[in-house]
Amino acid sequence: MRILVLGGDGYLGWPTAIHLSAAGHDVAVSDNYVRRSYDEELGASSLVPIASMDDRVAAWHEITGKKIKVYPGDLCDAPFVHSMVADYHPDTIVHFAEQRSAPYSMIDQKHAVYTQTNNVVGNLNVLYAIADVDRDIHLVKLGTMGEYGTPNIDIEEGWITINHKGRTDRVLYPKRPGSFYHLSKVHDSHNIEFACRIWGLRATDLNQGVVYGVETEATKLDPRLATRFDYDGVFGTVLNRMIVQAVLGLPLTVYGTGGQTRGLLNIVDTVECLRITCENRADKGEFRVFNQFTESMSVRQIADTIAKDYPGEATIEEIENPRVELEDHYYNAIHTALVDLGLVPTLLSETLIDSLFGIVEQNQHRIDQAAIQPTVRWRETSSELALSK
Ligand code: NAD
Ligand code: USQ
Repeated sequence: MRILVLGGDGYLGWPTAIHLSAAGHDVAVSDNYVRRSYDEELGASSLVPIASMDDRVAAWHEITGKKIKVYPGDLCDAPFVHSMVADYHPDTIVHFAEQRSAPYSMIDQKHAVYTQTNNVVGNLNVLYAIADVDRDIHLVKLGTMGEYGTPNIDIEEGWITINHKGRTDRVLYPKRPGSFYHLSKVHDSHNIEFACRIWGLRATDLNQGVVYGVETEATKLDPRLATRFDYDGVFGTVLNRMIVQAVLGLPLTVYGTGGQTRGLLNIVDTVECLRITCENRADKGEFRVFNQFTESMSVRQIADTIAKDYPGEATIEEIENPRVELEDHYYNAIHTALVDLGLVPTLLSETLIDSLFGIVEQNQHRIDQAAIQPTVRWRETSSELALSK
């Protein structure tokens, strides 16, 4: 199968591209490298050194003999997207290429507008390119579990059947997300569902939970194949951050009381979920949604697990929650579709946590402690406009 991976330079896009290539697919990647420029803007960088895209694909070719074509460009540039899709003519497009940090989207008005413009417009351009070039192309789009928020009822996989005043309908599951970033994903989902309805496109929206870990079978083959590992207060995700904090002897930062529960998965399951989804296409006109995570845990449970496994002393500190989110809530999200298609989950274990401690220890000299504390507060609306008044 020919697969075009958008966002192929990112934390998840790169390991997915080489996982799909290793599985025998023809793979091309595209990226505008904006993730590397957020690092410059924030004064942060990946814990693990990462090679340039050219060096990554050259290393992959040297090690495996397999070629990955690169299309550098911005998804917000419609002619670029159209010509890339026409030129590569994939069977499947895997779309990772969005601004993915909730705190980044909440920095100020400029970052909220950027996040929603980048994500919604880029996704629309992909939909139009598929509709114009070949409506048979399967779009596999990364959404997020955070689209649903934390409702007081079970979370279904994208759709829910509602009985109302004696009538029944199957509708998109109601969404109540917790950041302008998460909202951008809701807008994308609605646009994709509409495109499936009007143009007969086939699409799978993968509502993924919080990813942790950094190595996959393919990235371990050579240091030039490593993917990024973010630990800073803006892009670092909770489990990866707490591993770094434990190794540095810093308190593990639980926001608020830590009762907020999230679906989690290891990066090795992300790449497998993508392979399984690509190899099992949605039907023509179908907007299919899978909840992509393997286990759910509260933030407090994550901190307790890491503190218990760490061989040295690790303390946990509840700090004022910079976000506006429920810390005490019901959470039961269905996630059977991918398992039914063959996913064998890799659950959080002492071995996995120990290997992450090892990777962090090896790269400890690269850590900038000043980048770790959270700096973005949801209730503040600071913007350049407000400052210039
Ligand atoms: P990432 O920021 O590391 O990778 C995204 C890549 O997309 C980057 O390389 C960036 O340069 C590129 N990109 C962004 N906007 C672009 C544009 N307009 N044109 C071209 N390229 C562009 O993020 P990630 O952690 O790899 O996440 C990938 C996807 O998975 C995102 O859509 C994210 O929302 C989703 N997701 C991530 C997680 C997680 O825990 N990391 C969890 C759930 C969902
Ligand atoms: N949290 C802490 N301490 C920390 C960092 C985070 O308590 O040091 C808490 C947050 O308050 C939140 C939870 O941990 O309740 C998760 O935060 P996170 O930063 O790990 O994840 P989130 O902001 O939700 O975003 C990440 C990815 C995003 C993806 C999302 C999946 O950055 O791209 O969409 O996970 S989900 O959460 O399922 O929507």
